[in-house]
Amino acid sequence: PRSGVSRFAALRREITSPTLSFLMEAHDGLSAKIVEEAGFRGVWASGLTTSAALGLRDSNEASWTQVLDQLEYMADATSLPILVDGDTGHGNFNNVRRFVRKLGERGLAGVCIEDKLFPKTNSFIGEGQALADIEEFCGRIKAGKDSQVDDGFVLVARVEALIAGHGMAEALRRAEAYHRAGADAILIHSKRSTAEEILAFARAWDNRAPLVIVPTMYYATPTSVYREAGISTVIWANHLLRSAIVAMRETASRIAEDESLMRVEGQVASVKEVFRLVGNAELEEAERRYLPAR
Ligand code: SPV
Ligand code: MG
Repeated sequence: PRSGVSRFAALRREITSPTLSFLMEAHDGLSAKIVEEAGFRGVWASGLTTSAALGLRDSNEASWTQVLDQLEYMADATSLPILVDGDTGHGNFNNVRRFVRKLGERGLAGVCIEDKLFPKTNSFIGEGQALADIEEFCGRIKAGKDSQVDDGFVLVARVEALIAGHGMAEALRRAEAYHRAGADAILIHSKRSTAEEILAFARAWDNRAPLVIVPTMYYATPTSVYREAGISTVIWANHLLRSAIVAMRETASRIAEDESLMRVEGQVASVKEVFRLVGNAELEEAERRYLPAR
């Protein structure tokens, strides 16, 4: 963020400003750095990709403290604000309280929680996933807001009603309840291949609170459409991990086939580039300052 602006304030500005903002997925410290260098102003710490990067499913297989440790590496690696995918909040209101407090203490600027049950299932798997009771989920939202360690901390409430096949009226009813419970923004999710239902929701919602969307499945929609619809924030939710999978697979199979590095050297980042990304220059400078002169 700009100097003097806390990461909490920076994320709040991205999410609440009337201009369209973008959050780019990262799943570890290195990918968070790459997001920052690409010029993004905020990071989406995806549950799907942080899990997948550990070789795990998007089903709360990593414990929440394991997730927290991974998030801390990301917060340390970048100065950007990070919106954490908090899944369902790792339990009931009480788990949300502790999770939100720990996120704030470790410099994570906000969290998104979705109105489903622990352990969660990824939104693109299966049909008719069970939703949380509205009142119970509102309790999770209130408990989260009451536990934030900074006034700028952002809590996004994610509505899964369209995903679960409950229709527009139920999605709006839930969004309204979550807004009243204190959510700073509403994430309305869809697994359709066009943006129609998202845009219909946005029209009916009429900017009662900032709207966040995740166009993974309706990727062909021009971004200008989201601007015109008054969407607040677009999350590019998983594309660094997915690009890494393709690149890693190609490199591994070339080396396996060739029993040689000739074809891949020049195609992969240099070792020097790895040193640069993780800040070896700073360590050399610190060594000159702190180690006895030789
Ligand atoms: C994630 O990136 O983990 C998300 C978005 O929650 S989705 O995979 O579409 O559910
Ligand atoms: Mg997720």
